[in-house]
Amino acid sequence: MSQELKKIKIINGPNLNMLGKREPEIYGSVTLDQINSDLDKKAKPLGIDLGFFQSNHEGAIVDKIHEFFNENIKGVIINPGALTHTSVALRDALLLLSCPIVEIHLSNIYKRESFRHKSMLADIATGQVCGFGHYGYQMALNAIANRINES
Ligand code: CA2
Repeated sequence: MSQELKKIKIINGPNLNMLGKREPEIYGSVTLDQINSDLDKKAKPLGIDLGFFQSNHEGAIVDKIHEFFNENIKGVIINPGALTHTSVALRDALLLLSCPIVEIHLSNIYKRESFRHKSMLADIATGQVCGFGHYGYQMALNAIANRINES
């Protein structure tokens, strides 16, 4: 009997389309396309269907999350970029979802400037991964896959 693939969405916020192209000393030299393609390879054997979305616009990300509301989404992995520290709109949109949400950051936001220490999502996310560079996305995928299998 074939099992339905579980849908997980990967969202990246402002400026993360520039990964690997600028500031490699902070954010590494791997591009977002490479990160996404590595995730896709890992997801297939786990029975997971990944969807990818990146935008530099807060409203576009909120609209995308509203689309998830009508789909049978099993999990969301989100690096909100700088919106992490400012966006009540993003927080409210994610609160509409009932699936696990993993907040991920390439850098350790708690080792950086104090304005990055506050996350608008930390207390509504299932968990947070930060400081492990691009590998953090794989960690987040593992964590969410385990959570889905346990439920
Ligand atoms: O560490 C992370 O993943 C961040 O979410 C990255 C955001 C930053 O505002 C957060 O505090 C932490 C910034 C993303 C900027 O991405 C760039 C990538 C390459 C070159 C320049 C910026």
